Amino acid sequence: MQATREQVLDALSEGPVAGPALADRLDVSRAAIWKHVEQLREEGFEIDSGDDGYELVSVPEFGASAVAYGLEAPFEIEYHDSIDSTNRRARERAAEGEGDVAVLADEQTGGRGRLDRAWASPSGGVWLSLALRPEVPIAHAPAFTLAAAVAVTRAAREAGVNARIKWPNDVVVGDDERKLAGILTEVEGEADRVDWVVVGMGINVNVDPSALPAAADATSVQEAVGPIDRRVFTQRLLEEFDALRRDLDAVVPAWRADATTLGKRVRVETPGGTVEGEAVNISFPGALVVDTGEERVTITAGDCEHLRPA
Ligand code: BT5
Repeated sequence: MQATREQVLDALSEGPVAGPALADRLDVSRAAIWKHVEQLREEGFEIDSGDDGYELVSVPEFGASAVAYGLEAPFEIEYHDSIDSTNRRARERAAEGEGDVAVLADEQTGGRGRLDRAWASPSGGVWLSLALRPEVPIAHAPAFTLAAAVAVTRAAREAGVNARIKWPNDVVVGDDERKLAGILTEVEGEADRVDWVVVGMGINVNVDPSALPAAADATSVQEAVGPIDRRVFTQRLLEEFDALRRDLDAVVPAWRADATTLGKRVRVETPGGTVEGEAVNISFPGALVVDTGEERVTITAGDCEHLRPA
């Protein structure tokens, strides 16, 4: 049997465990154990070697190994200290036929929002894009944006930030609804079945507000509650998203529960013109229903502004 890195890591986390004993238990050579330990140390795992053997002392702060360690969701993590855009890279992985890949970066140099807008992505954020290959019609793709918004909101709440969702793709904080996160979903495929979906989530986590565009009304987790453990935050986010994407019918009710848009007066700039009225509902897979006073309009895409009550 081949001793995997995970088996060694599990044993060390329950340590201390002597190298020879572990080699026997996993039925590999002592040299193989030693190689794994050295490799884990290179990846940033702190491993003590005392009289009783090896023991895991700490895991790396952030990165592929850090996020993969103990993650209860089936994503392969690809990490970059710096990259142009995790969505660009995830599209590339998806186009190669891969799925369930999470591309993660500390910094993006060419982060993108909708309509090719720039997305500021300084070091300290969680810039994450998932390459997915779900068996759904293309029309259902917006449900993944909603699922991501719910997952980000839940992970932020767990970190102590009172986050809410603003239709269609923003996560906001506070009465002034400053933007904590944005989501960019891209799809390729045929009408009856997508080839792939890339869900990009940009969350201002350990980011100083001065590093964010002043005009954007942005905020960060750091501004709200101080710096947090990005490893744990990313794991919670991936686990929440994984649960939601498996049950897309549950996404809309979950979204409603976390939304700040419903019940508000809104002005939505859509490709077909401006719609103003009360946001009364959201319908699967993610359309906003606005009551203009004369009629109910169902909007599938647009930029939404919350207005003061009339
Ligand atoms: C979005 O677009 O909100 C989607 C943002 C998606 C970013 C992620 S990061 C990981 C992945 N890789 C990428 O390249 N993209 C995704 P939109 O709704 O169009 O909002 C864009 C607007 O938000 C900009 O025009 C600015 O006004 C504002 N903005 C830019 N950077 C921001 C930031 N870091 N925080 C808050 N607002 C920001």
